[in-house]
Amino acid sequence: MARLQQRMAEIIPAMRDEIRSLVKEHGNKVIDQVTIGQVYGGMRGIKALTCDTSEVPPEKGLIIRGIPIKELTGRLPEEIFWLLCTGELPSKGDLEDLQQDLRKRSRVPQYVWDVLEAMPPDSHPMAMFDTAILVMERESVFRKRYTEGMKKDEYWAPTLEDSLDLLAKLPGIAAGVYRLRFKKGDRINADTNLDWAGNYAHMLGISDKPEFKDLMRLYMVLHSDHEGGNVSAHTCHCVASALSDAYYSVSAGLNGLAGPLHGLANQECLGWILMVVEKFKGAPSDEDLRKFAWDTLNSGKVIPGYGHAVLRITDPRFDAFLAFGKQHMPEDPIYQTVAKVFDIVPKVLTEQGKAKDPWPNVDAASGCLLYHYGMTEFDYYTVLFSVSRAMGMCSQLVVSRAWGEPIERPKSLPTAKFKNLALK
Ligand code: HAX
Repeated sequence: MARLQQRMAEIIPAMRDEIRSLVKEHGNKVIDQVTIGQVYGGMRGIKALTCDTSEVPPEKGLIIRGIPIKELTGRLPEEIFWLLCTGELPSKGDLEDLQQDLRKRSRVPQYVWDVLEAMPPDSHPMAMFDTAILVMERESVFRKRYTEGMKKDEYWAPTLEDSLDLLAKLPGIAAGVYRLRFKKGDRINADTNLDWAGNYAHMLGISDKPEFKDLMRLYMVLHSDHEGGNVSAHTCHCVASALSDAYYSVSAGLNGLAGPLHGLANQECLGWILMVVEKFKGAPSDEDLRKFAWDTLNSGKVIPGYGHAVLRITDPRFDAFLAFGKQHMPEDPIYQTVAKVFDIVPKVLTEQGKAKDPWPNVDAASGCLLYHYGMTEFDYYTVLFSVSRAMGMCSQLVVSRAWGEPIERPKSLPTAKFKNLALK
């Protein structure tokens, strides 16, 4: 047994006991109230989901297993996956073991390429990436073991197997989608000396600069998880609660990530920045930018990369990307525009008074860094996000399976019933 599987087997019994006794002793304790406004307002803020991998306090931003994200920016994504699953950072030996395990599982079956090559050439890269995941469902160890008959206590182990199989292949698939969809030539073979994200950067074939690999490592760490209530995590979780395997569940979650109010915001965001740079022939003046931001709002559009359903501060992940830009490309007009937007747009959104959070989210800065190194196809950016977020989704699945979470089934009512409740 590889070390991650072994460590999970050691910690799971205590986790199960903790949750079982919490529910047994306090199952009837009331912890929240639900208003009609929340029911019709996207269930915002209702405490109704568990997620032990990470949390997002509105005034602090992402915390992974108790560690603020800004303390994890120098780590490798593989270390983050271990942390998400176990609550501990891996030792050097643990990390090497996990990296070796991922390398062994990384070969992408030929049928995946056959399916992708048969897709219409203008397919969105997210549709291609998702299709690749779904078509690999036939590999699921969980489905096979479930069909054979497996005890509920064992569900987590084949879920971890599926998760590792999937995560190991995602960089190769994502790089292959990039090269196929944007006609970049043949796929590039993996470099087995590289780490998971460094190898992804290598297989994309965009830039040989070591700092591009560093950017990819940072990108993969920053996007890895964002608690359980966002659209992709929640969708993945809901689908998995029906005991659908990791391939079905992660694919479902990523379909949500592909929406413009969620993961697709990063492609929209760079589009908006490039419009600014083009219109003003470089970084704009404060006044020009102010006016441009107001024009966007007055035309009924949102300013992508700003606002958040949970956060009420500048996203610490945005800070980390901005710091990378300041270090590696301070003279780039696109980076300079992103930095200037950060000065101006929060004031404009505050003046407008609609957005509860006028501050930048993770998507506001990531695109400009990718663009700088030559990844100019911003339709692709959400795929990068997906490769990373799959770590969060998979770790959440393993943890939910480990404590035996039941099928999700909240109650819906027709509007007439809510009207009756309102008048009671
Ligand atoms: N520009 C203009 N208006 C905005 C805004 C923005 N950036 N952010 C919020 N608003 C508006 C909302 O559209 C809403 O207007 P209406 O009442 O007319 O519908 C009002 O302010 C209140 O919204 P809110 O409660 O502050 O925000 P929500 O929780 O409803 O939505 C969103 C959060 C992230 C979807 C929202 O801020 C938004 O659309 N931002 C721009 C898109 C974006 O950056 N998305 C990425 C978010 C991060 C992420 O999930 N990445 O994957």
